[in-house]
Amino acid sequence: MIAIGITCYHTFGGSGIIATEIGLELARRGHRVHFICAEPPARLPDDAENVSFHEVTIRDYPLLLEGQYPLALASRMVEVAEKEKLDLWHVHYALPHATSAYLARQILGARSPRVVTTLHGTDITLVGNDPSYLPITRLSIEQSDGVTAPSQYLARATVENFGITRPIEVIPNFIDTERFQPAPHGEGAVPLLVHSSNFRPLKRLDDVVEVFARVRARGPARLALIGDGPERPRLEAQVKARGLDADITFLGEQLDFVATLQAADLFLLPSETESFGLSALEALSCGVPVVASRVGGVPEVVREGEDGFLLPVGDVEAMAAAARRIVDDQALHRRLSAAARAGAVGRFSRAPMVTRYEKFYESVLRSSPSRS
Ligand code: GMT
Repeated sequence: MIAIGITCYHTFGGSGIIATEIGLELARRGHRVHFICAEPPARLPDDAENVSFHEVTIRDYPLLLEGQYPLALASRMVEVAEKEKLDLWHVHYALPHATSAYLARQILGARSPRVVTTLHGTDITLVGNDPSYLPITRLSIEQSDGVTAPSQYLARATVENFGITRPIEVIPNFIDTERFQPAPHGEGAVPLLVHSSNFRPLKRLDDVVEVFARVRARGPARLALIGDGPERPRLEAQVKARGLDADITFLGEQLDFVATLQAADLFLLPSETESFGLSALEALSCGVPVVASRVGGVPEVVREGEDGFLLPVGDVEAMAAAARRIVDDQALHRRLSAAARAGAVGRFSRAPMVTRYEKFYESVLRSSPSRS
């Protein structure tokens, strides 16, 4: 059995969800799992067996500029590793978690746990490769003992953006297909479109609303928006100003939104960039077809014409036409929906993916440390 320290962002977001799900499944398999995070991850239950939570506390001091989290995290990682005799740290999102792991390992030297880093998205494509962080992100990735990415796209982007030559293991994100499963809902009801995200600009919320407005102009439809984030106030004002508020519901952050997905006829994901698109997979697993932009790793999740449609970023007219077609053509909807569910179960079930992580950990623990 392996003693693992997992670090992730605790907020709603794909990387935290995947980190939590990996930890919980490993704990069910008898491994000892220690979450080392600023706060308990959103989907972490209090009472899971073999699971402990270790809070990272950041001390304020007037002299220090903001941003002491990476240092406080590194110190906490050291403390937990020594106390709990960790074999391995698995950090999610390179920035700054892989950097904290690098620092922690320097402190512990030969006694250090091995480091596995899972890259997730903007740590590679947007922030981590900004000149202000690039050298430290590159070093931290290179110095990890094992590196994984959820899509071939992100593995390639890491090589291109950072000039990294070390191997990157692609282990796709996964879904609990028992929890996210289809439920019958009444045919003939007003079609429901759903979008869920953390409402950041790269999610292109304006496109979500514009696609919906065009779908609505051609027939009855409703839109449910799950999540919260910086774009929400502006978007709510826009929806009101356009007179769309009767048909668009802002549901906010939800711990359990399966019922909303189950009631949906279609999921919209018109993002600017997306390394994987876990929210699309959640929809597919509930048998909900997806209309998304053809970017990043999305084509590795949503199969064009099979369980959804992929259109160029910003092509709101093509997205609206595809969406209206799906909600109006019941035979097409049934075909896409069945393929969506079958694809999620066949390609992205949780157990085989967590087994791949387990095997990856074992290979990292067998290999000699990558260290300078
Ligand atoms: O990278 C981010 O901006 C945040 C991150 C998150 O925590 O949700 O999202 C990324 O990781 C998810 C889990 O692997 C992927 O499903 C998302 O596609 C990816 N986001 C982007 O690439 C923008």
